[in-house]
Amino acid sequence: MATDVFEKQTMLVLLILLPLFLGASMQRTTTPAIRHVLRGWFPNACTLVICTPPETQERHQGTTIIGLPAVQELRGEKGDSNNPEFEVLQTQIRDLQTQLDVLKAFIIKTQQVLLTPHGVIVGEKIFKTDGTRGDYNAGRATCSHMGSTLAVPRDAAENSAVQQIVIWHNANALLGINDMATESKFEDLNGNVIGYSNWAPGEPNNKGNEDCVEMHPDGKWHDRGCLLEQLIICEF
Ligand SMILES: [Ca+2]
Ligand SMILES: [Ca+2]
Repeated sequence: MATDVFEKQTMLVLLILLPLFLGASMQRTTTPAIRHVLRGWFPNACTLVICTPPETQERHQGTTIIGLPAVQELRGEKGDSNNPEFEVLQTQIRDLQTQLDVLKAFIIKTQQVLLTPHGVIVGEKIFKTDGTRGDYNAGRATCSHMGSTLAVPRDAAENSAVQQIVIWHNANALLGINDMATESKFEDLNGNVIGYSNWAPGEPNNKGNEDCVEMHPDGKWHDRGCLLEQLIICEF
């Protein structure tokens, strides 16, 4: 009887000490990274060790999908940028960006040269004329025929762009703006009240019922009769 009690006590002590022994043993045999994971998660240690892929496989995951090394791989195991390959890649990207900027500037300059004196690029918009003149309805039809609309400067930069064409042609130009619907409420061709304007002093004055708008070579706007023929400038 006493022997049975002794054996049970011994088994109980072994059961208590066994996990501690295994934990110490695993901490000696696992990698620093795995020991870090195991710390504080001892009850699931075996599950974690079994499911974690070998270190070599883990390092190669995601490295060859598009034929280029993964960023983590190039950065080095410590996540820094001291890896020579990473530095070379960074330099190549900077060089390509510089070349791209030069190319974009060259394309814009080339387009500008080809457009002058009939068109100007500003932002993503192009203002252009074919030199024809017409009244408001003719202007709308002409631009529509070219897949565009009458020019509506939306800010000072766009106004300056249209002004350049007006100066080159030395003629007042039609704008796609009117107050036909409500007097003194100037709208664009979509019926939206304009958010930018550059009226000349004393304008708009609706002198003799003026419901259309033209730009003079100084870039200033005047309301004028819609039947007057002016230079037609379209925007694309
Ligand atoms: Ca008016
Ligand atoms: Ca006027």
